[in-house]
Amino acid sequence: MKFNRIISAVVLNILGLSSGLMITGASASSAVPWQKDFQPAVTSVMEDVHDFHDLLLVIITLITIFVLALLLYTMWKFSAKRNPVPSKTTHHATLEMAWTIVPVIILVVIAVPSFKLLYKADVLPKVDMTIKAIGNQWNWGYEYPDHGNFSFVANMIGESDLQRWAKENKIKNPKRLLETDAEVVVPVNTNVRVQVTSNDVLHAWAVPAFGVKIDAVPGRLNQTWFNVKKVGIYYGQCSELCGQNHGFMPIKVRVVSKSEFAKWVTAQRMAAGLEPLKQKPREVAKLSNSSR
Ligand SMILES: [Cu+2]
Repeated sequence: MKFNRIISAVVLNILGLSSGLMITGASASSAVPWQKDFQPAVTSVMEDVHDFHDLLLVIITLITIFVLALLLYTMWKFSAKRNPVPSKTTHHATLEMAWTIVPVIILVVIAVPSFKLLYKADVLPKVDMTIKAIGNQWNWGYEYPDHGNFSFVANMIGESDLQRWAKENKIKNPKRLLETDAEVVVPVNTNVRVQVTSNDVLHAWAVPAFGVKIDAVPGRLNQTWFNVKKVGIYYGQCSELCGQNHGFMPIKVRVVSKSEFAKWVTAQRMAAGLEPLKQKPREVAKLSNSSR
């Protein structure tokens, strides 16, 4: 799909739409001012989303140019001045076949990668660990069932507290409306299953750089997965209109090395009054997609 990325970059630049992120490959973990493109992908699912988006952009651009050219040509060629006696033709079998078959081919070209991507995002590979995200009005609760079932709640750092909080935690340039008092920590290069549900109303757990967005529904357990390739901090937000503080329940995920993750787990277990983890986490039960 390299070819598509190049064409897409050219099209975006011509349209003045590119934020430069995709072309330079600069890493950003959250939305940035004036951004018009996706956040850089850090999972293979999101890379495929980028590719699919680029493919669609190329197809849409070509169709738009073709229709515009056809319109302009028709207006010029068949104007009353140049074409005083209009033709009475009403049918043209070959032309009608063509304008039926060509769109069908275009739709098939779109459908194949679309279904492939849907399947890839939806069907869980063999997972290495599970975390649970539970939506509440107005925060996210998290559980780590494979590591002793410790849990915590992540609340947004309010604007009035942001600078003081950043100073206390030695964080430069804290992100307004995105920082939380507790972070979801996961290891890099690990298949992580996220089980998502809600305690009250519909919420949605979404992290753009992962290509993950899944509804949190009361009384139902949804699941998705991600495997992050790059250590870093990634931000997301609740993406379902869930009430007056919908815009104030951010998601902050810190992706760390496996050894750092083990240290973090030990600290969490001690805080929860659990023994440090000695053996490897238990094998995660295989769950086929149909058993959701
Ligand atoms: Cu919400």
